[in-house]
Amino acid sequence: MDEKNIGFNSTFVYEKGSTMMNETFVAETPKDAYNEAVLKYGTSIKLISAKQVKYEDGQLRCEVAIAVPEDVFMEKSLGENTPTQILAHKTEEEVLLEELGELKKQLALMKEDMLSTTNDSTLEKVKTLFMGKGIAKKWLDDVLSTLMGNGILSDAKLLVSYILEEIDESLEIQEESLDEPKIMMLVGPTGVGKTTTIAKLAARYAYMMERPYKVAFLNLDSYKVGAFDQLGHYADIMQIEHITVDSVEAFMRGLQALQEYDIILVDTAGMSPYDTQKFVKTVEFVQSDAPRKIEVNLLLSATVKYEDMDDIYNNFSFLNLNSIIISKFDETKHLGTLLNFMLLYKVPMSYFSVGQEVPDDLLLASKEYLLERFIGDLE
Ligand SMILES: Nc1nc2c(ncn2[C@@H]2O[C@H](COP(=O)(O)OP(=O)(O)OP(=O)(O)O)[C@@H](O)[C@H]2O)c(=O)[nH]1
Ligand SMILES: [Mg+2]
Repeated sequence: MDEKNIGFNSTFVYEKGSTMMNETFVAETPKDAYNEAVLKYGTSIKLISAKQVKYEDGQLRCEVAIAVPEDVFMEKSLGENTPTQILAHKTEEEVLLEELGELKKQLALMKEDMLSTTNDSTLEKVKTLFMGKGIAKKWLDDVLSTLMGNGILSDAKLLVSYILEEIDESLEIQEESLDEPKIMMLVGPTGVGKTTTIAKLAARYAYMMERPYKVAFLNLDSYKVGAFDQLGHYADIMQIEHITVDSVEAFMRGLQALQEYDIILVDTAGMSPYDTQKFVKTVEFVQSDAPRKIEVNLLLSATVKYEDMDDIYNNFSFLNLNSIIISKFDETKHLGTLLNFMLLYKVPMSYFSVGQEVPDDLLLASKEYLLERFIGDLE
């Protein structure tokens, strides 16, 4: 800005003992500026200086600086131009910066808000995906509750990977262990594949391992009077010792008779979850005073229905399950319900049956196999 004095001499006068405040008035002419000052403060003002200034918009204006007694100043300015505000005038930039800072804060909050809405929708989408495949909401909520505020929540792919990892960690495998002689009993709902799986296991242990194990069958499935003796048939083909019993006493005698065998595979009657009579009878067998520990394995079909899961577990968990063998992997692409069962009940998996062929369609349980199939279904 250009400045030049316009004829007013500096007449800055202090009245001794009084404090004066300065203020500048701007107008087209010095007279107008001075009149404004008088209008505001009355005639007690003292003229300090007057100059003509060329403003950036090219206009010439007059700046008239006056001094005013502090008491008058306070009285007139209170509420509009207090000294602090005049000082603040100097720090307008700071005020602006403060406002900018505030704005930035609000923007950040809005961004966070937006992010959390994205999170929510991403989270909901991913949860819906897994729930649609059969994984329980409660399990998902538990697992995801630890992620609150985590960036993973806004990235669908990361979130899916995280959940898959959690599933992987929650699943348990029971390694095959044949070091000790053992009794393996297979229980489970009707037609799930108990007898077929026993035949597969027998062939594996007797003929397909590094060393052959001495294997025998004990058949508790004597309920189907006159029915085809499926297990006896496999026993004949594989030349495996085979005893059928129909009472706890006969079971105990059978176990004594088979003492020299490394692995005794016990087949049981197919039990519907509601078939308590047969069930209780099997429990008696299990709880009887057997010479070796009886390992109880629940056969569960990969095609298990959601509504049946609880019943199955409640009806068989009394048997103190050692492991779960999963059958009929070849009959479904959808493994969510089964996975959900495994996540909920946390019994380790030992074998997978993947078809009807004896002995080939049997695998050692593997998380990778289960998860690969599940991921295939997710995609
Ligand atoms: N697709 C397929 N079928 C299987 C599998 N395992 C068994 N099966 C078939 O399922 C049917 C029933 O098998 P079983 O071994 O008799 O079943 P179970 O549990 O002994 O049946 P019950 O003794 O009547 O309770 C048979 O036709 C088997 O061939 C499997 O993994 N996949
Ligand atoms: Mg059977």
